[in-house]
Amino acid sequence: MAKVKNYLDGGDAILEAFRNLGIDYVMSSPGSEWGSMWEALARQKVENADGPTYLSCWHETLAVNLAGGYTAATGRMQAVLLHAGVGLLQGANGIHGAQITETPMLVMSGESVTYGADDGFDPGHQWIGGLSVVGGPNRLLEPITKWSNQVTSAATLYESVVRTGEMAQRTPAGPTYLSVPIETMLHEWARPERLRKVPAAGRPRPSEAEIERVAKLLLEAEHPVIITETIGRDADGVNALVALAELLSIPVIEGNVAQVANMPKSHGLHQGFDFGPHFETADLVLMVRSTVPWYPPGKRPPKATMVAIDEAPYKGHMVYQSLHADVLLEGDAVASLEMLADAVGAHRVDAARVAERKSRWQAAHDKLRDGQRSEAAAARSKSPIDPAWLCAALGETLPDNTVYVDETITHRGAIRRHVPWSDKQGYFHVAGGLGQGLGYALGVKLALKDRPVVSLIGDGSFLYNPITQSLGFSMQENLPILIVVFNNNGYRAMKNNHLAYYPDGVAKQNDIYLGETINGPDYAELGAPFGGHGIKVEDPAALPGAIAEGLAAVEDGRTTILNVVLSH
Ligand SMILES: Cc1ncc(C[n+]2csc(CCOP(=O)(O)OP(=O)(O)O)c2C)c(N)n1
Ligand SMILES: [Mg+2]
Repeated sequence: MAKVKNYLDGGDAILEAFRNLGIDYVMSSPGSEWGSMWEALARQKVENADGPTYLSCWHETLAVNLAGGYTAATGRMQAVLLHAGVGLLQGANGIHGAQITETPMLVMSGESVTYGADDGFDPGHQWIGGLSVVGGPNRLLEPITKWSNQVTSAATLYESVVRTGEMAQRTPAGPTYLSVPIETMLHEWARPERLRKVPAAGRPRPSEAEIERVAKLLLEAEHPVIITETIGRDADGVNALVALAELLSIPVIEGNVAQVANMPKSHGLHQGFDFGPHFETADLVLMVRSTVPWYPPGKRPPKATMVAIDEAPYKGHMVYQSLHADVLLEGDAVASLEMLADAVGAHRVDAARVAERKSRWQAAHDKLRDGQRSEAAAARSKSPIDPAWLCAALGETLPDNTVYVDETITHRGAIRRHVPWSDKQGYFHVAGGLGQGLGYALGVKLALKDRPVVSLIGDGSFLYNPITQSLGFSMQENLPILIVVFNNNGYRAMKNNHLAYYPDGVAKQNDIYLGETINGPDYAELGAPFGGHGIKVEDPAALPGAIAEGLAAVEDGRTTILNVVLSH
């Protein structure tokens, strides 16, 4: 009879750590090192114990981006289990995405430390060959994580996993990595008598004196402007931003690299996505979680005092930054805005000045919206379909609580101008390398099951994704999403760059563009093996009907791919 193991081991230690870190899901792409984890999870099931749900993915990019999307929508860190060094390399695109979006993520993979040399234990021959990484797999992730290391004893395993997860959540948040040898995972582990309850990560805030200084600047300013990229990352960030903006009628610009919905686009103080019109006139700029307020970064607004408000204004993941900050409020950005509103409110506010600004910015907002509306109206019947009309049609057809996950390149401007989102968490931009959008959208859907989730994705970007794996996962976990492929038959961005570098080059003169064309299939057909629905749309008049049909199919539980053939 086979020997039945009746003691806890490293797998249980890791699972216990995940429980105490409050992890909801273990997103994983499998590897042979994870046997002890699966044992522990099987025990959790047999004993009907509480703990995270295991999600099995067919690709590392999918596993990592599920975690990224889920955390973006919930603020809750998740665990990602990959395979050895090779799984890290495959998942690196999404891990890098988590780093540059300051998304907490606990990534782990295993290795062997005995390689078959120990007579008593055979880890499997694969470890001595293609899987070993000189210096440890943690080396592979060093540049794209906050912290990466290995744990090599069962005695330190539990606390190491907890600590690695706690570090990921500390300011500035980001992915952390822990490598665990199979031998450590298989080693007996005794649950400590008393396990520390893991506290939530603290959110340090700036001092009252620093807040008071900026409040005074705000009260004195004639033309204050707020520019933000990610204040909406926190559920209460939108409220804090709107409250401060309304208090003094401050116009709000969402930065060129805005990653989330920061303010209802219908709000009268919302002034679009271009800081340009304020460049010469602003006398105070609040850069609220703003890494690149304008581009190129060298020039600064000539009259403005520049205030950076961010948990960590200088981003360690960026090679170059030029914020021109004269004053820095370093600490919880949401709390900083709330403290600023309180501090301003404690002073006498010039009501006439605020009222005048309010009507002026409302008029500017209306003008911006009118321009967008006429642009969309002019695009409506153009054939082939104009991207502006696709975006406007999405807005006209989909409900207000729709969540858009954007992995487009040259269409992003049109999306910002013409797809309306006013609800919180209505928009997520997928940052970093292409190929993450579908996993990210599924992670968002996992978090926000009651809202329609729509992946807006370029045809080139779509093809960088693990498409088969994502469609399979959507079916397996019953997470239907609408995928809208912005199909311009190519990598338009590449052509734009080529022409910008060589405006009169050989390619231009002879109409030879090597890096542009995609001879893709009808993407709408790809969902069928997974019970999905698909529609190819070429007629502008058919768009609203096709979008409505797609939404209905999604509501019916079927992931739907709209292949929309565009003019450019
Ligand atoms: C992983 C990765 N590989 C390559 C690129 C380079 N790249 C940037 S934009 C782009 C074109 C994307 O095509 P598509 O999504 O169709 O957008 P379009 O340019 O047509 O607007 C490519 C290949 C990248 N950003 N990430
Ligand atoms: Mg394209």
